[in-house]
Amino acid sequence: SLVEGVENILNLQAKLESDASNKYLAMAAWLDRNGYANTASYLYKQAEEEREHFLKVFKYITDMGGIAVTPSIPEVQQEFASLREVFEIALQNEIAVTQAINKVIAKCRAENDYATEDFMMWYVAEQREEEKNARRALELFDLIDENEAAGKFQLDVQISKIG
Ligand code: OFO
Repeated sequence: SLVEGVENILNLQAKLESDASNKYLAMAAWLDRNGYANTASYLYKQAEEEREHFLKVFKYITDMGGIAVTPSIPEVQQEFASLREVFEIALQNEIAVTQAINKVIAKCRAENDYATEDFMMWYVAEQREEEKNARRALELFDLIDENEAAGKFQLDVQISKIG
């Protein structure tokens, strides 16, 4: 079973993962309509992964006898100034998710809920990887010039190879 504080923070985490999925979906669509077919596929895949992260928490709450709350779907950003901006926002979002996961774990410790802490460790490892990938994507902008057509093409190819 879950104590109320842990159940609540897990529902917040589920919503964050669901939001992350929708944010990636909007980014993927923007990339798709601007000619970045490879990075679009990469972020469609990220959107699906975040949906799985959402479902994993959602199911865990239910499995532990709690009440999993289906999150509402807020508006997400649909337009972006550049390819680089997409990945800058992606990294910021991932950092925010990592911070939220750390808060869930702090709450688990405060409530002596070691089962949920153990469950959350999967997310810690996952975030380490996702932050690393987002940082790598941004590094590529220092190596390849986004202001030239050839650079745009290369960035699209190289970023999509990261994940
Ligand atoms: Fe990358 O957000 Fe899920 O964990």
